[in-house]
Amino acid sequence: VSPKAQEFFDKLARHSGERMLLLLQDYPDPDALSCAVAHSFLAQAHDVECFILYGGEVSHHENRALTKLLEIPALTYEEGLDFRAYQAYCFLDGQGSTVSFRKKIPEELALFSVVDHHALQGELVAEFLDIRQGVGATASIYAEYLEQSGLTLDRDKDEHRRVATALMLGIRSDTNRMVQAEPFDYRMAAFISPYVDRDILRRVESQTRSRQTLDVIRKALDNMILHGAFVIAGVGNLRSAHKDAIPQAADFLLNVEGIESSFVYANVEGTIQGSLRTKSDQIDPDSFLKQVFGKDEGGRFYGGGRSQMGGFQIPLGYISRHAEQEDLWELIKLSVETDVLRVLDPLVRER
Ligand SMILES: [Mn+2]
Repeated sequence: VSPKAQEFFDKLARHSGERMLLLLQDYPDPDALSCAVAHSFLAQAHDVECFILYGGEVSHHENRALTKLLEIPALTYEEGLDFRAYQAYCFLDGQGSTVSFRKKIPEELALFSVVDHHALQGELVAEFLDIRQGVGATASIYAEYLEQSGLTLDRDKDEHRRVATALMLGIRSDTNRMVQAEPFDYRMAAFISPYVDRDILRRVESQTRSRQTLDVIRKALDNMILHGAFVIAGVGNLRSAHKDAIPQAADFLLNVEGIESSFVYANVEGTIQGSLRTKSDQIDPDSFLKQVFGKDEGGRFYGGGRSQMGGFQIPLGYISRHAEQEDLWELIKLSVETDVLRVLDPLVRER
């Protein structure tokens, strides 16, 4: 028995009869969503009722299909939410840095758990912590809890199929359809595979790209600037609803011959947001982004990542009220490129 799984259940049992909030990143991806499904399912066995909550929306076409087909119930954060209706909250597939309403969470509300596979983003005090780097998806960690839960899975039970299918989608999505999966991810995928609804898996994964996403990819191709095998592409102003196009464009640029790393960014309604993807062993996305952008006033890094991928968000504050101005985009471009090149140049020269 994995000691972490045992600890998860022991601590969960102490919260019997309580209501828990599961906080996901603002625009949750399949990994985060599937972890929430698994967490709710496991908590139910300990008489803990869970509520999935996130700011923003589910925008990516594939994620929308996932929430619809798996009927994932979720709340979107609204100003004035009554946190007193809950006894604890959890971060899944993140550590709170991508939860926009984080500061609204009352201090009295207990942080029950943080389960994640990203590098540690700063000090965290939670009753249960399981942060494992070198794991392709947080869904793999939850699959391990499921395996160790003592529950006998039955593929004829809708709920069991739903959890297994969600976790498979989470694992596959975060590992680039298993290309970047670690042995642990393969083991966990193997464990849930008998219970997966293949029809839903296929339907979610065969979603087509939206026109807006293709438009962002086209802009990234038009605007890309090559520095050795590293490509930087600013795609201009982007509506929140289309921000998932940024990582998709970064993924896409890696398909261009000769490119080993891609860095795509945009001004998303007053926040500079970007994604880094790499297949080079010379760039560690987490330390690279931390070096490039540093920390905010609160001491939290603007960006971070894990093996082969990373992301960042930098609020523009007051100046963002003029977000539509052409000059502002030019300034953003200059600032981002300067900072990236400052860190990148020595790496390129070393080669
Ligand atoms: Mn993840």
